[in-house]
Amino acid sequence: MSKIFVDACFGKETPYTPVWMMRQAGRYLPEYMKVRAEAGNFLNLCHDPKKACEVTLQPVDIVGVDAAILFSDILVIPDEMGMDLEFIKGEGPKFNDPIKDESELERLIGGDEAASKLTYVYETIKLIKEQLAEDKALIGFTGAPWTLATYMIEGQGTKTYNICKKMMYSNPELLHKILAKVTEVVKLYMEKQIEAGIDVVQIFDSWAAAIEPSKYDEFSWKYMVEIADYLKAKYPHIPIIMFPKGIPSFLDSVYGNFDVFGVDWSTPMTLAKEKLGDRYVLQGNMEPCRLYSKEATTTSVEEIQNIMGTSRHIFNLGHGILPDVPVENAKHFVSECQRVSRKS
Ligand code: 1CP
Repeated sequence: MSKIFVDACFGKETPYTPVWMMRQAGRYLPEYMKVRAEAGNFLNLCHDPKKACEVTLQPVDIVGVDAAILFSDILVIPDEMGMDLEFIKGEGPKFNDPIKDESELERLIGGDEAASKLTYVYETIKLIKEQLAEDKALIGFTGAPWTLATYMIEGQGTKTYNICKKMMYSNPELLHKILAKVTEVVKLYMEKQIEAGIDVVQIFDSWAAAIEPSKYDEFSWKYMVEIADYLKAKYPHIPIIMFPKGIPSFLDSVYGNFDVFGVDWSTPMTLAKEKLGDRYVLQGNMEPCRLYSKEATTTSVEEIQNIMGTSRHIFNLGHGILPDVPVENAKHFVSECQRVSRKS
């Protein structure tokens, strides 16, 4: 059966514009909180294919989105490269051994050896595919090498990125070596996700905006394109979504062999359509905080629909849903997207 979502990623005609929400499996759902409590902690949940499958399917059943996104985290990649990941309550992710120099980089596990350790992800994908309705797509994902490297170098989330940037300007060779090593693992990791059964790939460059525009291609985009080229050469039927967050000035320089460009909420959809709409299907881009109000949600969905028309678009938020959004409002967003874009 052809999946509306996959068809839409390739710019084919669909009965309506499909919709999903970034971070749709998560803390705003009481059903997620229950499974997470049973798992004990967040990483246990990622490591348990049965539970990860269950929370992946929740938003499809409860909210009615057209695609599921694999429940996992971008940071399982550096974790399996040998870095020691912890999720600290109230603080977020932490690596106790950030990379400071070349010898620490060399100690990290690379290539197929690291990608082969993520077996629990591939198991989760297989379980999801057994249970997901045939007309719904499963999105697999990775962090962009740059976004992953920010955590590997800083050891945690950061507002200033000062340690990464010190490396960028004083030892760019080392930063490139880190990015290249992560890129090799990500290529094989995404290949194994595809072999396990995902229908679509999304690459999250959540911290794209930390890089000055003239350096963005060198330190992030070209590595994302390298991953896309590798996957497209082997799996042309799998659509690839690129999501670099918060870099409207880069729209003029976007290039690469991928299918969908994810527009974040700070970038006007009209601008994205003008610059990229002929070359890529566009995804996005409602400001996620509009989900606090049903009226504000409907207004935005209608505005986006007016700009994008009924093809070459996938509805989504312009970044992740927040934990205190009422489930009713998330449902409202999804049904409004489907309503305004239905063709008959
Ligand atoms: O308490 C909890 O239950 C943990 C919260 C949580 C969840 C639900 C984290 C911790 N990760 C996730 C799941 C997750 N992470 C998914 C699958 C769920 C879905 O999308 O439906 C995905 C795709 C991610 C990806 C991810 N993790 C990104 C990129 C996406 C984005 O939002 O920009 C990033 C940056 C991370 C790192 C991360 N994971 C979790 C936290 C708290 C953080 C740090 C964020 C920060 O540094 O600000």
